[in-house]
Amino acid sequence: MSKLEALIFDVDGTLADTERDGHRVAFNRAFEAKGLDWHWDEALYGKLLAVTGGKERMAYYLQHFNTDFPTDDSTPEMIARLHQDKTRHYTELLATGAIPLRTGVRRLLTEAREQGMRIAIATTTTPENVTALLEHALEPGSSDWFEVIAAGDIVPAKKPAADIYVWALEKMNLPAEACLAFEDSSNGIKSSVGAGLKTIITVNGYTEDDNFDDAAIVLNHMGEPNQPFETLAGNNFGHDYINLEMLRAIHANT
Ligand code: XBP
Ligand code: MG
Repeated sequence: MSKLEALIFDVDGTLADTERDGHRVAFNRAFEAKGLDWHWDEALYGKLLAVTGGKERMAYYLQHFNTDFPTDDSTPEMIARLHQDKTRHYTELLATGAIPLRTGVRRLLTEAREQGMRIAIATTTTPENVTALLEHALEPGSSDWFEVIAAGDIVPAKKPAADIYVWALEKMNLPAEACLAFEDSSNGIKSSVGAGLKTIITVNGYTEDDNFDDAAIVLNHMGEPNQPFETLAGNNFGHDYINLEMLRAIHANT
């Protein structure tokens, strides 16, 4: 078994609960500003999360949930423009400090950094959104903590395709066996496991019923010394918050 060299993190739903009160709100603001009567409530948004990527999600919405809306050859262009507006609304929202990191995230990232563990990001979201979250919810300049930020359209096939993790691993020049992935959704774990990565899941409200049979462990959050996680599946090796010791035990376990 190779040594644990790096941790690769998903962003949306894993580092922070960005979907319901972040992305969803930003989409709705972009729709409203363009005079569209599209409105994504919490329940509908849960269904739309079946598809990753904001542009892809809007196309899926028109195809399956708003079939009366007239579409033609110019629709992808309209979606791309709406998506630019949505990114602006989203980054503005994050700049207000509206979305905090999830339990244990700051502590684990700090421990990894202090101990020289390599860290990276693999996400379908737009690069500006990652920077906005890290700058405002972690700390200014914290994008630099990450050796690689693999995000958005740099690979044509988004999660559940494995491409974004494969891209990150190539950039880091590491085999999948030397890394662990952190995800929150079934699309995310299909992608990470597809790239050969052992995966730790922290569920959230939108993903708690997803299938995580392929996860190394499933937790309700990463935990803190005074706020233990709940183990929903898998072996926690006697730990009740994620630290590097626990991660090395998970990694070494075949
Ligand atoms: C995240 C997503 C993203 C965001 C929107 O999936 O699905 O599409 O909802 O981001 P994951 P953009 O956590 O599995 O990476 O609008 O910037 O595409
Ligand atoms: Mg996610």
